[in-house]
Amino acid sequence: LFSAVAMAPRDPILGLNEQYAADPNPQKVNLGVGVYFDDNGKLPLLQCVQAAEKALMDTPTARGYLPIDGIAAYDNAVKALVFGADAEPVTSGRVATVQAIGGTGGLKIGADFLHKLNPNAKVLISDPSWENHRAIFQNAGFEVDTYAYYDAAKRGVNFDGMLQSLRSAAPGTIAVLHACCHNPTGYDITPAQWDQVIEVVKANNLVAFLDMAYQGFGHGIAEDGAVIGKFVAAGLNIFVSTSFSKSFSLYGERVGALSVVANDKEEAARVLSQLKIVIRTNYSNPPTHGGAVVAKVLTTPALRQQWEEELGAMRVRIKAMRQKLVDGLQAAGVQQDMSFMTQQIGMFSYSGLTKEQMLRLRSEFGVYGTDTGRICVAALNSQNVGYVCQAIAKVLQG
Ligand code: PLP
Ligand code: TYF
Repeated sequence: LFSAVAMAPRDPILGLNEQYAADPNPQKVNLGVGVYFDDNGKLPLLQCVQAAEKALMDTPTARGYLPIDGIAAYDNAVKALVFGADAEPVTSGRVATVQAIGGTGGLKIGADFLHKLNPNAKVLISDPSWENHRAIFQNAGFEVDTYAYYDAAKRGVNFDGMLQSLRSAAPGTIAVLHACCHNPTGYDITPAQWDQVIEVVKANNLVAFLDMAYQGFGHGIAEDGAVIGKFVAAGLNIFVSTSFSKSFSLYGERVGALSVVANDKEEAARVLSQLKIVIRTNYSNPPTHGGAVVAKVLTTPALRQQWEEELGAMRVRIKAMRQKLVDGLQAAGVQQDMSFMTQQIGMFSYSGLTKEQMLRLRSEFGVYGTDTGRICVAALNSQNVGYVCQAIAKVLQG
């Protein structure tokens, strides 16, 4: 049965974790996978999460099956967070939101539903993008292509190219857009540029699928979410995937969601019924714990306040690390201007280092980033940043 089964390639990012774990170098630093660590190099367990778990344990509940679309209080909390509790699409009931297995699950549910609607549509992802975008939409049956995004020479977004790609896309094309904190480059477009993207999406009848895996890591929870309001104001039917893996440091609980904005309440009910078919035929219904914790935090004012503070602290610490990195590289003798790293936003920095330089960083210094030159700034801390700067400086100096 399995004699002809080929060995699949490792995930280029998650595969680095295995290589890192096997590396005997005592100074090794893992800047590969996109995970936030605190200044002691530890994966945080947020205070708000601990408090919510304690409160949930004080009144233990049996674990029946959840509804197919998840915990109602969770779905409502996601709607309020993503669109605003008083936003018209929410109050008029035209948003269909389902709990999902992480942001990945939200993308997959949306991809499967879209494929049923329009199997011949093309999907465009940014060039470059989180590689799983391509895999998820291809596995859902779509042909996936890219829209221009990163401009290496300019160290920023090739915005004209992006608009041009979207303009020349056929009507019905699905455009996967990073709502904030672009993975892997760290370069976002400005609010004014979003307005131009929205114009093209509307004029060209494209379907916008916004991936929001880092809400709160850019400029703030509301600031990062504002782009969703812009699409809604333009009267578009959009897809939004949400992930709480990073913003709640709940990676392993797999908490996410998919929200679809329909034209009215009746249409949203039909859309929801189809999303539920996708879920039922994949995994039936979502798990209880992570969704219950996030719902508790988002709907309890004191915990919500605590979450905003803790997420704010993560955001501020990453920004401080960007500055330390730039200062440290200069102090280590790097001639070229690395200040672009402080203009990038979110967890990642496209460092501009070549594949060869990244391989040397790994083999000679035990500093792990992706082959594409992406490093996770959120894994730097006061103890390892100096070493990382020395290592990068040596590699850059040839
Ligand atoms: N989308 C992007 C851009 C990501 O970087 C990630 C990271 O994991 C995800 C989606 C998936 O989120 P999750 O881990 O919640 O499935
Ligand atoms: O880009 C990252 O590092 C995160 C984590 O298949 C991740 O988004 C990486 C690869 C993957 C799943 C999650």
